[in-house]
Amino acid sequence: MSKFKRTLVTAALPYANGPKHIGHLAGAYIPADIYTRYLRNCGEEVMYVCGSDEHGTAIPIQAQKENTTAQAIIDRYHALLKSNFEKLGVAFDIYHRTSDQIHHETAQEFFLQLYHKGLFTEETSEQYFDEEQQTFLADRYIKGTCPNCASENAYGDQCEKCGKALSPNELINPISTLSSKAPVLKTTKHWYLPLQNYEPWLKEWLLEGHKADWKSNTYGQSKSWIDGGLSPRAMTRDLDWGVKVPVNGADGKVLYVWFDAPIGYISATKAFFKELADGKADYSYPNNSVIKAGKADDWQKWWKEEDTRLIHFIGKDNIVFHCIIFPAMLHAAGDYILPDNVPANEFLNLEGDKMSTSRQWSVEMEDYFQSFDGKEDVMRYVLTAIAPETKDADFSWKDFQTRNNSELVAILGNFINRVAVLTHKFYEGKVPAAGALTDNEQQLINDTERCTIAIDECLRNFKFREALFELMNIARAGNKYLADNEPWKTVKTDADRTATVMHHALQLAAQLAWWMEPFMPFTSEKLYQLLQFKKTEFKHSAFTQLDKGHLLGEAVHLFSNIEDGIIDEQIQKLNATKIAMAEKVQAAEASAWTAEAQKESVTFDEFSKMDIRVGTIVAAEKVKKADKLLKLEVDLGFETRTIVSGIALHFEPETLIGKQVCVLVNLEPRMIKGIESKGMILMADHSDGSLKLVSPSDYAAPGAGIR
Ligand code: B3M
Ligand code: ZN
Repeated sequence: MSKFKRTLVTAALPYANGPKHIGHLAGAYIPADIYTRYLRNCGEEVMYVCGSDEHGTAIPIQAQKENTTAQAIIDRYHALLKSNFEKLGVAFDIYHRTSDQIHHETAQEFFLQLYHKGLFTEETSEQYFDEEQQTFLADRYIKGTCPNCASENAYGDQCEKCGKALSPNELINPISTLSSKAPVLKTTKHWYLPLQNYEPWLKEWLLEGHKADWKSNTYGQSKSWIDGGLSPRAMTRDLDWGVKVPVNGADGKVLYVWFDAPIGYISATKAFFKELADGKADYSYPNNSVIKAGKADDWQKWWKEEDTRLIHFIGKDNIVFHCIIFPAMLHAAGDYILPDNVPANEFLNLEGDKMSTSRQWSVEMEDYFQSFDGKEDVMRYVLTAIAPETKDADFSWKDFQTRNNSELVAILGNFINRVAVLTHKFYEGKVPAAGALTDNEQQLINDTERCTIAIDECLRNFKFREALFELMNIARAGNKYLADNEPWKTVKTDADRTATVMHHALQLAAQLAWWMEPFMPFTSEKLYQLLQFKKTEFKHSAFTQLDKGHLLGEAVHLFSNIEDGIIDEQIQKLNATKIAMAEKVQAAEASAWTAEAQKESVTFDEFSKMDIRVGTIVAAEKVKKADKLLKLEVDLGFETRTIVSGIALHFEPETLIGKQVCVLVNLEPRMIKGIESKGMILMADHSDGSLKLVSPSDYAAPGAGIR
């Protein structure tokens, strides 16, 4: 028997600095939603809280980019995110925001609690300061080389490549992202949480206590962080955007965003119960009835009583904050529960490349809704089917299409459609009575039971991919059952048998409605409608969901095929991004290019001595024991010559054949590696260090002069 009475589920608070993409969805919001929906359906006391993270430097950075205020940014993106999640069926009990007054108060109280216990150390230190912008640089404004993995794009707070949490002064070659100049060090005072003091406790609670039940990525990253030794971490920042530090002598300072953001989970819970108590709750989300009876003070039960199970759903870049820093804060405060599990997901790539909103290599929720309105469940399905649970995964549009057409339509949709259509055809839409059971029914019942036990087990252990696969196995079993028993044939010969088969197929459909709900809530609703059945009427693992004579609704299709055209459009959009990115890189290279200084003047007569002709390369091969040399045969119209050229590092020989080039033909012949070379091929230097052939822009006859 578990010691837990209720489960508090959180998903990382997304920064309200822009739209969020499907990688974010797959990382935290969808698995957490499936998990909570499932527990709710099981009648458990569960709550799912989230909200916008509206502090930190990400916000003013975005404001600067969009040439507006930080407040305008958070207002815009908070509203966008909230409505996006709702459209996708992510059923938070509350989607709060950290700019709310409740949050500012809660975070300040939390800070003061530690402050009055004397748990912070005050330290004056030298911090990076941007002289051009006249401002201290928050961690995220500093980039440099990671001391751990040598990635050149590490931020002052964390290296996203290796996941290591950093301090700005650990970065090699730091650069201010505001001015692109090297910052200078300047003195400032901050409050630090001496994490090293929590090391023995973390070892016991996390390393020993959660060795067996945490995912290996979560556990492993936490362990390497602890093993690497912990150091004091500043919990305040020089910044004018955030929660003000509530002590004297802290003007111009705010709480570190990673101090205030996780407290956002607490303030969201508080806000939820306060609004309920005030009778102001206006949630469009399906709240748990157990929670609805709550009082303002009930948030304490969810955060302070040991029988509450706290689960944080996050992406892997948030592991250290949720497994080390926030637990240390909660432990330091003393009267809070700790996370029981932190199921962190790895990253989702897009068509083989890292997803990124700023590089426009992503699928934003908003864009998806525009192109695939009404297919919210398809995205939920695909993101769960490919969820990056144990390693990075890849989303591709072709795979998305295949999963829709050959799984959702062909397996699940097809089963339901056959059952509904046949019931209408044979029985005027009424559930027929079952006759005597055969081994086939027993097999179906056993298969279904095995699948549902597996789904339950998987969901409770955060294995959403596998759970979804087992869900589809129920539909597969249904299709096999129909195919084996062929009610469309037996209807002519054996009324009793046909009724038994259809009866069981219908019971299976009703089970599917219930079991698919956490994964695909909109489709589940459609199916409930089709069956004229209700969630509340569901009986666990029973083939007696629908009574005989029960009248079905209209036979609608649960899914529809996705055609090539709409998928090609998405792929083309990405291709256009790729081309635009490549052009940008080229332009940047070209602008970084400085031409060599001009050489001494020559007279026209001197120039006229050069005999330059068009030639066509007819053969090319590498010169043995000379990496840089190619032996070329060049057709010059009047003769074909051998020319040895030092371009082997730049061209594969076979790619040169047929190319037109410009040749200095009256250069004195030279012996190179035992080959007589008669002439020289002209080349252009390229800004990236490579060489390009110089060719006439249109075809010119071999031997044509160049003047
Ligand atoms: N906003 C970072 C992120 O979106 C941060 C999470 C806060 S969770 C308390 O990845
Ligand atoms: Zn690194």
